[in-house]
Amino acid sequence: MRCLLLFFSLSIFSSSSYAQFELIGDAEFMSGNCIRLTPDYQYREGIAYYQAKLDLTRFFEITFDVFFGAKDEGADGITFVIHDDPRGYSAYGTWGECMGYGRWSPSAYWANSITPSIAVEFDTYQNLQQGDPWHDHVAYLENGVSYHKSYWSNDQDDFNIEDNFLHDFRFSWDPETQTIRVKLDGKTVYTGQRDLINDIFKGKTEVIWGFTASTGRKSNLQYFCLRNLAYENTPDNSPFTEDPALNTSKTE
Ligand SMILES: [Ca+2]
Ligand SMILES: [Ca+2]
Repeated sequence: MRCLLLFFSLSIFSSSSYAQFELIGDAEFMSGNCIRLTPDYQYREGIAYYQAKLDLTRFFEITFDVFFGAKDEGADGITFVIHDDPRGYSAYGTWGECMGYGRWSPSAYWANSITPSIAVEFDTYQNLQQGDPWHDHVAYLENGVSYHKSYWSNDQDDFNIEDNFLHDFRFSWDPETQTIRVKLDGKTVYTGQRDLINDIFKGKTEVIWGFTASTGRKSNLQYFCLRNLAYENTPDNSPFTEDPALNTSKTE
C-alpha cells in the first residue's frame, strides 16, 4: 500500500501557509485558510498561485475545498492550473468564460492565456463558443484553450455546483503511469494519460500551480480552502489508495 507523507503535507499547509500564495487581480485572503478568487460582482478575475512549485517526478495528490457560489444562474467558474508560462507567478488568462485561464478561441493568440499548461475547469455557465453544455460541468484543458469537446456532468442534465456548498476537489498525478486523476465530491470526473513533462512542459519538472477564476455579465462568489498537499513517500507498484467516503460540508 502506498504511504502518503502526511506529516510532510501538514508541514506544507500549516495554519499560516495560505499566506504563501501569490494573488493576482481580485483574489484576496479570507478567514479560515480560504482564498477568495472572485467576489460576487461582474467582470472580475482572480488567481492564486502557491509559491512552492510542484515536482512532476513524484506522485502527489492535492486536496482542496472549492466553493462555486450560491446562484445556479451565476458564472463563470474556477480552474485548477499547472503551468510553466514565462510570466511565472504573474501569468493570467482572459476573463469571463475563459475563467482567467484560457483565451476566447483556440486560435485567438492575441488574447491572454496561460501556456504551456494543463487545467481542469469547473464551468458554471454555458458558452456555446467554448463547447459548453447548458448545465455545469468539468473539463480537462491544455495550453490556454478553453474550448473542449468532452466534459463530465455526472450524467445529469441539471448538474449544478453553484449550490452554496463546499466541494471536495482532488487532483493526483502518477509519474510512473503518467496518469492524471481528478475527483469531485468523491467521484472521478477525469482520468487521462499524458506525458506532462515532455509533451506539455518540454522537459521541465518543476511547475507552478494554483487556481484561476473569473466572472462576466453573470457572477458568483468563488473561493477555495486549503486542505492537503501530499507527496508519495516510497514509490511502489500498488494502486493508489482509494479515498475515504466524502461528504460536502455546508458553508457558514
Ligand atoms: Ca449552475
Ligand atoms: Ca462556461
